[in-house]
Amino acid sequence: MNLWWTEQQTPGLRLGLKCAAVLEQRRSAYQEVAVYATDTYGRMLALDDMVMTTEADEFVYHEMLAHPALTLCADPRRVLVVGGGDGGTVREVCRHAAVRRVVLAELDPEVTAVCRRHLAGLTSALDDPRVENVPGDGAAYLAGAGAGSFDVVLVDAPDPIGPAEGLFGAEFYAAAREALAPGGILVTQSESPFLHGDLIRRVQVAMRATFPAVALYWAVVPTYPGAMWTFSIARKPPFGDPWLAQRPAAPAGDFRYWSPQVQRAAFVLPPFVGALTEADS
Ligand code: SPD
Repeated sequence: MNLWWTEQQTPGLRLGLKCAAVLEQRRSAYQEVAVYATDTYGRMLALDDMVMTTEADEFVYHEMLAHPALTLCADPRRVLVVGGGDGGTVREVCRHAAVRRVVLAELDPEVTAVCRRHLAGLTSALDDPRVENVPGDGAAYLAGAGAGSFDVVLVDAPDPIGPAEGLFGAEFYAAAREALAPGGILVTQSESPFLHGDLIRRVQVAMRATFPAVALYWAVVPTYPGAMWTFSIARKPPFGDPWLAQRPAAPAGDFRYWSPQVQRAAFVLPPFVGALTEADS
């Protein structure tokens, strides 16, 4: 079989992956949801022909989206995951014994259904009794969540186009601040500094308009456009100084990318990335 799957990442850049099989491909109410068996990165979830995650590198993204916020938050009992229907972020959140409730607000239930069939390593925690599935618009859910109802909000969004666009704007961050408890933390994936510098700047500016403490950190996700991937983090007061100081109690278990040391290093930005966080950039 000579099947090549291609993502047009920018007008001038494509990612091509040789695939052994198309495991499932269906049109949901929102998008085309597909899982391929790739030769190089294992099984891959794609939405509208964009890589969402692969078996080979999903641990980087999901560990780094979840653990910095959960280790920095003093008491991360209540966690909201916006998007993240593949379950990878929920799996990482559930590794924290302090967590009592995880709400998964994924717009498209087909994403979860398809991943349950083909990517069981991602969906393994979705039946954890602490997890509550609330299918629908995560932004609307957050807006109605009630003041102080979450300790951590994690935005596991697709690229900021179409329905996901609203998850990267000032209105959404204002709703997140309202829904967070005092000292609460918001993290959103914020794309690649090589290809999406304008988006990173916009996210940082919009977060700073709402939160007094905002930072950027990064990790390497080989199948994402540009490979160097960023996460934007914001915290609601009160918090200690320095607000990014690691809590001593790390979650138990084995991690493949995250560690307390990697977390500290992830906040050290190469100058061209740091420039994207500066107010007048
Ligand atoms: N261009 C890829 C951006 C994907 C970010 N979200 C991925 C979801 C994985 N849980």
